Amino acid sequence: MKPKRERWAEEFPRWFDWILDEAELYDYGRYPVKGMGVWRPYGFQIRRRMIELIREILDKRGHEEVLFPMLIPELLLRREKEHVKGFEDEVYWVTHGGLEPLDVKLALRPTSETSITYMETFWIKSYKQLPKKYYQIVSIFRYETKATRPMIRLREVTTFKEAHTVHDTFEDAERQVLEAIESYKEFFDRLGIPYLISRRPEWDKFAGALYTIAFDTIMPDGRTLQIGTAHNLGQNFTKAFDFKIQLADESLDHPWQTSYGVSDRVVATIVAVHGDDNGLVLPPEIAPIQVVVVPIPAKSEEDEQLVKETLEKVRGVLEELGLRYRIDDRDELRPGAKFYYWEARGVPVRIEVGAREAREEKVTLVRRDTLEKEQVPLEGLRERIPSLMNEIYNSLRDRAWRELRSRVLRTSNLEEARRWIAERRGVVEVPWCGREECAVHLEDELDAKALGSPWPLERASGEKCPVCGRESITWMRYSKSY
Ligand code: P5A
Ligand code: ZN
Repeated sequence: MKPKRERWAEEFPRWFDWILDEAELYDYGRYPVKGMGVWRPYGFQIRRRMIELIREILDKRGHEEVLFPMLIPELLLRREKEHVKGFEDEVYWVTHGGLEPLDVKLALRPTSETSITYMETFWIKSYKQLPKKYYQIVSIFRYETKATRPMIRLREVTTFKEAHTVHDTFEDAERQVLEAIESYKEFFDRLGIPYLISRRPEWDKFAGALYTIAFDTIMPDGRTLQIGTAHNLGQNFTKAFDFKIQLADESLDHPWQTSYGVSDRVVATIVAVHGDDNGLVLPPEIAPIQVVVVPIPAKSEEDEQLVKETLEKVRGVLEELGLRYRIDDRDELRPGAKFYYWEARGVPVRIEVGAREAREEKVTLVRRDTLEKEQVPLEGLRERIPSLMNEIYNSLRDRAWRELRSRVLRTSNLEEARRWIAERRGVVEVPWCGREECAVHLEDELDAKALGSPWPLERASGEKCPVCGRESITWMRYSKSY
């Protein structure tokens, strides 16, 4: 059954299912494997632009793209003890080749620290080769036990953009974590996605890492979604793989590593945070179609001709600007139906061409984000479209950031915090003494998850931990999460 149209904020999870289908982005639930979906052509275009963007951002900072096998032998995956403990119950195993049982079980990679570190031991011998920054864009598999959701929690994560780096000192790995954070800020900023950056609590860091820095955004239903993470891996993997390099003083030591990644969730976030009751609202940079032109049928032959001529002029301008555009001249649809169709698909700018305006050498522009209309003379179109797209991007980004900020409450009043969570408002920040037991206690009491402390670290001076009464060292964020 086709999901019916839903309201964006009030019915967010259902709205999300509706729009994936309505805009023909992604088919989920019909493919007969749980946790796996199909990218349809329109969704694939958005996904592709997102991949181009991350490539651009990583390449310019000296990352090199590689491609590792999807299968990891059991022994490699088990080398780093904490890592395997963290992933043990999420790994898919290949146990047979045809009818033959395999002598060595093969894991479908849940992430690639182990296979990449293994190969680095052959390739990297000296500090002179460092820093080394690799990345790959691949599918990974995780047998997720929490509720799976299209693009948000998949069992095949189809667009995993994972970076893996190697360094000769701890300090250089620290610098790399900062660089990763800068890269992801740039990535999310270009997409207009707002975020909170938190240092995840010890008990929720990536399996095998020294620590994890996470980007979370807030969905329209007040739940947070982790949209990216950067980990300082220390020497955990290099020690486990007995990976040593020659240092400047000629001694041998284990190098230092980081890894960081983003996934399909970023597309889900673009859909979710910018959307509205009419469907998608896409930032112009990643919109598969940036401008749609809709001719308004005319009454007379002569007017019809005028509309046609004007369409050609508009086409000339769009070609000149190098934009991705579509002229919707389908005969079987009324203009109103076309408007609805392209609004659901989030096309940033619509140009309506009608005879009356054409006579005055004008057209109407409608911006998708606010649905505001303006009349523009044909001769001004070449300047107005780019500036309008810029305004749309700025206003999408600002709206999304305002929304996120309005959903974060800093308070030491637990009653207030509890209400904020219960009413699905978003994130609370509560003073924290730094002890695990107090945060875990509050997770229970607030019925929320501890996301970690603000990064960079913010002192909560003068505040007391509301659980134990000790002096607070920082804030702890809590929310319902996906
Ligand atoms: C960093 C890259 C890692 O796996 N290894 C290589 C490190 N980190 S992570 O936090 O486990 O995952 C990185 C990001 O991927 C997204 N993600 C998912 N997206 C969709 N479905 C899933 N099941 C899923 N699991 C993780 C998150 O955004 C996460 O931050
Ligand atoms: Zn405490």
